[in-house]
Amino acid sequence: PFLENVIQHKQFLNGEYNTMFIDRSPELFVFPKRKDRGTKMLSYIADRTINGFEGYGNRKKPTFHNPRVPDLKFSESMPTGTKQILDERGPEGLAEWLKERPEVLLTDTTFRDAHQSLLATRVRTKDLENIAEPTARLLPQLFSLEMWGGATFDVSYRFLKEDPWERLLKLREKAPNVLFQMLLRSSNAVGYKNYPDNLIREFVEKSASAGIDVFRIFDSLNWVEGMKLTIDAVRQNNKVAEAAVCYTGDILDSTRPKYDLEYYKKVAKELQAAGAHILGIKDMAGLLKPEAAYQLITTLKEAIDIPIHLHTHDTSGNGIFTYARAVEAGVDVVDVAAGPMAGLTSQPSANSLYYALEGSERKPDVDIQSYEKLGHFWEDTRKYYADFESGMMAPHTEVYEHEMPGGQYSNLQQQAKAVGLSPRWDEVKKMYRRVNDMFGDIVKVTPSSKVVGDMALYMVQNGLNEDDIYDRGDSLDFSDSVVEFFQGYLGQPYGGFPAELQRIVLKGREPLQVRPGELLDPVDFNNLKETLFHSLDRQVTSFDMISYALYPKVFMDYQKFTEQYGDMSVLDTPTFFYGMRLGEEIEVEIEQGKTLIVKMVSIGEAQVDGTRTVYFELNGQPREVVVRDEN
Ligand code: 3PY
Ligand code: ZN
Repeated sequence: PFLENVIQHKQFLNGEYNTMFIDRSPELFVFPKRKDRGTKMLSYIADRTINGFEGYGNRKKPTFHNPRVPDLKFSESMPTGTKQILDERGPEGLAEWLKERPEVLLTDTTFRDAHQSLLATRVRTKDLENIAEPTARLLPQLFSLEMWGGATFDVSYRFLKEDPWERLLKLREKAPNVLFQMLLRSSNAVGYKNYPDNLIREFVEKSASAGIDVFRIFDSLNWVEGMKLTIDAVRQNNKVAEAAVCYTGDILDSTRPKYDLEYYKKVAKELQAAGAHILGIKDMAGLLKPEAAYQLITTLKEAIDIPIHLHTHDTSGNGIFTYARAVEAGVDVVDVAAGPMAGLTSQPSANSLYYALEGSERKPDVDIQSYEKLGHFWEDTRKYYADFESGMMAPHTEVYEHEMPGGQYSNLQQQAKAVGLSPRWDEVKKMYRRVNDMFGDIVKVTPSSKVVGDMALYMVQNGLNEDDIYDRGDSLDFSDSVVEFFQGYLGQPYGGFPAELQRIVLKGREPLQVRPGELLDPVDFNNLKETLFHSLDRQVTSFDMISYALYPKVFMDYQKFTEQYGDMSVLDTPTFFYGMRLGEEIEVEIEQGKTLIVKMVSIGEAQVDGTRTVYFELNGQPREVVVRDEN
């Protein structure tokens, strides 16, 4: 029906084949209603069984045992935690409380950055929901659970076919005691480009009302000007503004003075002045070496009054040593992940840090046995996601050379593979660093890191070096991301753009002199509501409107999916990814108290028209669905 709608659209009929109109025409995604819930679900299962999960092909479904969930007394009252401190004392009171703690506090990133960095952000709400309450009961002493934002928002809709807002609401219900934290890319929100100011404000307000307490705000160029509005929006909602400075370079390397201690001191003071309740140090690539951590935290502790929260990735294998030195220097909170979801491109292990700080007065106040029990769940659950593992098997110290963020490494590897550059991956990594140097040594984190990655791929693919860019750049077409970066659409890099390269890339286009958000038209939410109401044919929520405004196509594709198959977040994860085995029986709770029993009976022969019939029993009644065999 989508294709039918497109070819009947007036722009298409006029011979305009630029597909931009698809993004702007939600009516294309309105399809005739058909099929009942059970049949829709069987169609999805049959499709996965025959064709496998998108991009991964048809594989035999492995046998998994049910993840071990800690055996707890769920009827007992929930222990109180930091959420209650925020609610009672407000964000300033919470920051004061934090500064007085003798022990180092922990943020657990297992629900967000750990799987973003290890498993391509693919962990589903169903699995998170299974372990949310045990986590809240077993680890009430945590500072926060980082469980939303970054790439999780987009990936939820795009790949997991679930609503990220529902994830937030469901987890909040299960874990009412620990602060919920999200990663917010300031003016890029949870996307990859600048959005209008009123959309950022609306996003913050609705995220806060749905359950986010701590907003870690960063700008991909450490451009404080691009963070002020977001910090202000968080403060207005009486939530915690954790403004982060991204760590890049190496303060110990005197041959590279651009990002030295003075630089970090200056940005930290600006963020405090802009209203940050907490300073975040976001070491997104894991470049902060132990001695550098000691010097950095010591210096910043003297320079500012707000608590300091350190985030790193364990890519080099030095994460625990870095944290131990940061703890010695007085850092207030550090980010860790549950043991089986830690290490490598993820955060350092909570369990390891606990033991590493044995004998220290600042040892975290958590129950290590609780962490071990939760670890069993993650050990089992991680197996579901084996297809999304990056393949990195051991600590990777080359990160100190290429400086790629933890979440980008496997992504760029995939991008390189897609354009046939897998055999030249070593060259791509080296080129990534050379591009960084050409760009004037910039902060590299989503989305600026993507610009560097795109340029590196472009240069390796086309056999270009730095001289070629300067000599022949006028006749080269650079990718949109590179052009937009040099136009100033991601903001202004520290030290400015390299002028000659900017001239070559822009080819006469004028760069922006102001904050991009100032130039963008505000989102007209009334109009948007109207449009969405017509195309979705149901009540439109504020959440829908924000998601549509952030990514119209991704959001509409998701709507189309649910129209076709229903809400597939109800399926268990192995069935969602692999479909079913012959003779297998599963139970699916499609809503509270309503469970369907599905048995796969047989699969018919492939027909000449390329389809197969798949035979099921649904609650004991025979059912069949026809699917296209894409193999
Ligand atoms: C994100 O923006 O998603 C990140 O995790 C950056 O480090
Ligand atoms: Zn990170």
